[in-house]
Amino acid sequence: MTTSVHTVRQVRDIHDLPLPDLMFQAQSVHRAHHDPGEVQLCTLLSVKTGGCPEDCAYCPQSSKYDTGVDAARMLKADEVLDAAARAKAAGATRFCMGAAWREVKDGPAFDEVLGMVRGVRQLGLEACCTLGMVNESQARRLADAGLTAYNHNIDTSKSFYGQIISTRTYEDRLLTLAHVRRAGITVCSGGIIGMGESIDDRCAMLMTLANLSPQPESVPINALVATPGTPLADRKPVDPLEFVRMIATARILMPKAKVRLSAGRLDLSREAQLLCFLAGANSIFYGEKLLTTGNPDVQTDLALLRDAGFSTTMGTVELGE
Ligand code: SAM
Ligand code: DTB
Ligand code: SF4
Repeated sequence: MTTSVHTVRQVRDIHDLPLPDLMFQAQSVHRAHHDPGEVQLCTLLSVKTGGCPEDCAYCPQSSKYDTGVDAARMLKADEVLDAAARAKAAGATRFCMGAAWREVKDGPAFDEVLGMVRGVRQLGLEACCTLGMVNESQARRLADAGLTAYNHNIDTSKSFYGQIISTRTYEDRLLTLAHVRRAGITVCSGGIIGMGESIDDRCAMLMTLANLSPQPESVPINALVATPGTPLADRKPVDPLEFVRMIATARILMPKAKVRLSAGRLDLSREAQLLCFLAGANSIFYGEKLLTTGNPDVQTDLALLRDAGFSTTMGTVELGE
């Protein structure tokens, strides 16, 4: 049974607990549903970078802002599969492919993505895509290609959404999630903190995710990577303890989900990342690049996981000197 949640107030009551109580509760839930020593490693690749027509205020890839990220050609399936094979060799078990699209359009580019998904699955990796909005038939074609998960973040609360994105609605997002779910693909959906939202907005976002039925299998929690040229360029960095609270609350509300400590790790100390793992995070993006911005390098992450005594979904972390 999952915790059923009714009001933002109830989520707030969890979120605002004294940190020792919040951590204890999150750890109890985590240990009841997961191996507490295990962290999933997911590698991200941008298969179609930049030039996106949407106006997401946080995004380096929106064509509305001058961020220095230019529209690039789409990668070919064999280039992507080379990267996937390297990710597997480095220890990743899930390979996530992102495209800077508003929505999927049927045609050669989508066919190429379906080929990527099939290839990634043939390598023995889980395959995840994040391609913007999909309709029912596109979701079904992704499922037929073997897609494990579809990432589509709700990003924030319904009431704050309009201040961040004007080119689509919250309902659009939820509709795509329903299409993904109906096609039998697992749902990966989370959001971003540090965009100027209130704590209530964060709690409302978690409530919306936790009230999906079934709940998402995977919940990425990102801290804004403030990018010059975007409207959010000057946002102050998130206090690491707020990141910890967000992860712990997500863990308590969605006991079975993989909670992913996602963008923003370059600004977190090892100790802050460890607190996030103790709060119930059990997945990270692994590899020196997210989509367009940086991420800790593989050796740094393997050292952190080894020093903390974690095993990864590939097995115990081994690292030479
Ligand atoms: N275009 C697709 C879409 O929007 O669904 C897929 C790619 S989009 C870049 C995937 C997610 O990355 C966004 O929903 C957002 O949560 C996250 N993201 C984008 N830019 C970010 C940033 N600067 N900091 C943190 N997260 C970010
Ligand atoms: C998610 O929640 N975070 C990832 C993944 N899903 C697609 C993307 C983070 C992007 C950070 C900004 C960039 O590198 O462009
Ligand atoms: Fe486009 Fe996705 Fe970036 Fe929004 S988050 S601008 S939809 S790539």
